[in-house]
Amino acid sequence: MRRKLAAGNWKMNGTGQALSELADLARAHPDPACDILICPPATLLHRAVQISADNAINVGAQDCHAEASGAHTGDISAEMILDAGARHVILGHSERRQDHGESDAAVCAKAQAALNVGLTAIICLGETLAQRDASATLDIIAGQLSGSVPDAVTGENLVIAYEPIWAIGSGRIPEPAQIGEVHGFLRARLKERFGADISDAVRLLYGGSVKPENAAEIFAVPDVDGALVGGASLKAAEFSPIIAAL
Ligand code: G2H
Repeated sequence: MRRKLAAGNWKMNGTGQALSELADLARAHPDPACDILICPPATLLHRAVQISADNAINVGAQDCHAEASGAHTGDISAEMILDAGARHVILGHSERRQDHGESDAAVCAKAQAALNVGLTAIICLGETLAQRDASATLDIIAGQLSGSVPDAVTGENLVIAYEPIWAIGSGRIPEPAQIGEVHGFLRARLKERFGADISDAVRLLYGGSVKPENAAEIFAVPDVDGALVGGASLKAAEFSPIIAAL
């Protein structure tokens, strides 16, 4: 049985002051029924881990480099994330694919680097509005899934986040049936490639404008194992009811 996961992606938001939200979240959920993960900016990783050390909140990063070390100014490696005490890393978010030109192959190489050191990779994929309007959603998802996910996954070390690009930060979300179609497709494709044991262990998150008001409806969709939450994860008071809805 997969344990549900409420993951917060703080994106490029938050200085040290924001860690009080993490402390508030920890106080509000001392014994949560689901896994809780916060992915702050890299500058806050170590302090976030320290705050989380005695409670049930997990900490993750938002990206890593594909190489283990070297001349890559400004980048951080998977080992550095592990060294900071985090155990997860988001990879291939559409903002990285768009802003930094990350291809499926690049995301796959980063995911392999993450798996190599024992991190759990949260690989993001999703279609643009033009692709959905052209009825190309499942083709796009299939290509991103096969190109971005390395062969070495065990199930527990992989999370897939379906994030339709048109739903990110827009306040719009797909119909439950549209989310269900993509998540069911993802599960079936994972089963084809990796077999039932691994595919059954992979958690499939929905991401894109998840709010307290729509969380229960999204979480009722089959094969939705949780959410990757952006804006609504920044404040404990807004993220808490989403966690409680899981
Ligand atoms: C999608 C999501 C978090 P938001 O990017 O990954 O952000 O919830 O703000 O749409």
